[in-house]
Amino acid sequence: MKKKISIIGVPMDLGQRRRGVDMGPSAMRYANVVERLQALGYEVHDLGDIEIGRPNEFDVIDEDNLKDLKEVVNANQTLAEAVSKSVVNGSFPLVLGGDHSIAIGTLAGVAEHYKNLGVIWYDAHGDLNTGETSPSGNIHGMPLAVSLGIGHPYLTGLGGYAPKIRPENVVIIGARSLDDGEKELIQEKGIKVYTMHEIDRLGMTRVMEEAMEYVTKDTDGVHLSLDLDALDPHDAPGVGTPVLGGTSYRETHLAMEMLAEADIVTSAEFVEVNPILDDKNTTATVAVALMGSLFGEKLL
Ligand code: B3U
Ligand code: MN
Ligand code: MN
Repeated sequence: MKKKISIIGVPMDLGQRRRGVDMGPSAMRYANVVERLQALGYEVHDLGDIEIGRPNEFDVIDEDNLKDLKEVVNANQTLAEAVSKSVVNGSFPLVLGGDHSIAIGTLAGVAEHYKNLGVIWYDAHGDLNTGETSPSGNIHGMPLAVSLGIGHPYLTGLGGYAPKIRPENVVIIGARSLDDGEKELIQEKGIKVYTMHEIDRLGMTRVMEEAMEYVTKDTDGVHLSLDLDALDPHDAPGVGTPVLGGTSYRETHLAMEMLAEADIVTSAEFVEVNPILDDKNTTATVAVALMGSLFGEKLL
């Protein structure tokens, strides 16, 4: 793993309807993300937060069932540029959200530097909706589809190229809430998914071994997109759409430790931390502890 890390905060809350997730980056800074990574020997550059435009009340906000499309596109454009710059500078981009719609910008900024980027999507959801299939119109339920080149052209065309990633290089881990249109897309594209069923049956060790082999076959980098709602709400309560029966704190640590040992991750984002819905900043604290493991923290 690179020795330089660029932290980019994205106080985005327009990809869904529950306010407060814009405070996620502050909550993770408050939980000492910078100090934690510095203590591991990294040169950490906190680049501050991306500016998020506020929607004009006179705008049509629900065009094509894509809520706040314009603001989401604009912020992701700025994010993509910041992420791309940090890769060019030889830094590991570590993006702090914000709702998951920001993965559109992160991947737009990262993928242009790779021929074939692998992606680990650690999430209770598939985030494979489009304006046509989404039950909510919330763009945070769409970023994986968008990155595969499926969705509104304002979103898929971000960064001036599409698609960013290929379905055969993606693995979803922790899924337990999928909409019908998402299930169809998974079948159609043959996307590899480890649902909670497989995690229960095989155990996290085997799931991660298989997933890591899968995303490193023929790829030249791996992006980790970690949605805190993949964890069980008992362990990570501060998220907008909690779903019972998730991965434990321990299982997720193990997953991060295995990624650190394999040394395959080249960029990462931690999203959906909502301190307003949280219990004493638990979820940001968990997120930062997971980052510690991802970047090689060990007890002994
Ligand atoms: N699949 C639903 C719910 C959802 C997606 N991502 C989150 N919730 N966090 C949707 O609205 O697309
Ligand atoms: Mn998500
Ligand atoms: Mn989710």
